[in-house]
Amino acid sequence: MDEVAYDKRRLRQWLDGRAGGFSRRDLMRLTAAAGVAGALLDATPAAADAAADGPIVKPLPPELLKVFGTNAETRWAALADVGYHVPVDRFFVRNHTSTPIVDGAAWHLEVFGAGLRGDPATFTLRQLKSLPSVTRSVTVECAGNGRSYFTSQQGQTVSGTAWGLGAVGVARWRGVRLSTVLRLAGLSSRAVDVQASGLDPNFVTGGVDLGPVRRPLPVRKALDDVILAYEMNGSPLPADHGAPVRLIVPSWIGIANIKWVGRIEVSDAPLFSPWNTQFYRFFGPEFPTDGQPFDRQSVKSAFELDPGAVLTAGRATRLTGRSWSASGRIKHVEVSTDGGARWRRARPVGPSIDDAWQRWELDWRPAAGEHVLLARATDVHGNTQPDVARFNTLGYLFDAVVKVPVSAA
Ligand SMILES: Nc1nc2c(c(=O)[nH]1)N[C@H]1C(S)=C(S)[C@@H](COP(=O)(O)O)O[C@H]1N2
Ligand SMILES: [Mo]
Repeated sequence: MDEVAYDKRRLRQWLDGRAGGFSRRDLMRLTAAAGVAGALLDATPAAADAAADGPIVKPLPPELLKVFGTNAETRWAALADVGYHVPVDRFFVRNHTSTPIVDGAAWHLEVFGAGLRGDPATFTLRQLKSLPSVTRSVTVECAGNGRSYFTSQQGQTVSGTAWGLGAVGVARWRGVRLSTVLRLAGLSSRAVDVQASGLDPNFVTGGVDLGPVRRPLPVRKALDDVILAYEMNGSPLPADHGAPVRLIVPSWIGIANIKWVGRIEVSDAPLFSPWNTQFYRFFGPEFPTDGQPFDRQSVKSAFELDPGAVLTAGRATRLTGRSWSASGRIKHVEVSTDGGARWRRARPVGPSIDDAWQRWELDWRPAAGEHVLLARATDVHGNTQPDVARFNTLGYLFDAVVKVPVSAA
């Protein structure tokens, strides 16, 4: 069964009230109390962790990161001089509350639930590190990446963090396959869903405590390519990115990549949490029923410069950027320097990796004045970027070609 069919079945079960964990009645109550839109807008940091001054631990220099409350996005101009992987100092952070400081030596992972053959299993960090490891370059991208363009480019009102295009990054993640851990824990053939919960403070919104950040994965995805990662770019996972252990879920939306994993439930029935019911669904007139589920990211492109950048008129300039697709490698990238009238193929730079991105470049000699740059990627399956993204009230999966104003003087 594919993901869409699976999601539809879960949606039916949820609407029928057959779902455990988070009921439709809970959602109604929440919606009445705060409104789905308010629920996101009102998201403020929970009481700061004693160990951290703010919701994010690492320094947030404005030339690398742009802060939005408990979150920070990468400045694309800060990727112009780095290689394939985004260094930790400029990797975006998406925190529902605040980065907890978890002692890796005392930490252990608990795997439990009716989808196991027997009792819960526990693993220390040392045990996880002694298991066979995998290392992969994988994109983590927030489902809301590019959300501000729904408003600035399409004139639509959406709620949530007004990200530009910087809520995305590729890193080299090392860890143990989730499948290895689940099998050691005694996975049974009855298992249906696998849900990791974070050790960060509970997410409280509209006066309702939604509990720890968590979102179920169908067991098929959990056994496929998911990693319990303990290293990022060759170093132990930093606090803000989920230390000591986080999930890496290739090609799926950012929220699937649960940070600071403390427990993993393996269920014999579909699981529901606010993060696959109230959030991370498509709501709005273009989507019937209570919200269409989705799991995968889309296709996007970005230039490695700030919107509004000033270039030197009449001088050869090398435009650089990156494109990525959750469905496969990038086949080609077209760039326009005149607002979309003419398009040229960008030159690929370095590798195009499944579940990561393709770097590219194009030489251009701008005339004095204002210009609009566009980049449009197509992946090996023919998926490409539309001119208009499909409106949804929570502003997810903005995949349209972004208009980037620059000037030359
Ligand atoms: N425990 C926990 N896991 C989490 C989150 C969170 O707030 N708490 N945010 C999620 C979201 S919405 C995204 S986009 C990614 C961001 O990962 P990063 O902060 O390492 O860039 O983490 C996900 N995992
Ligand atoms: Mo996200």
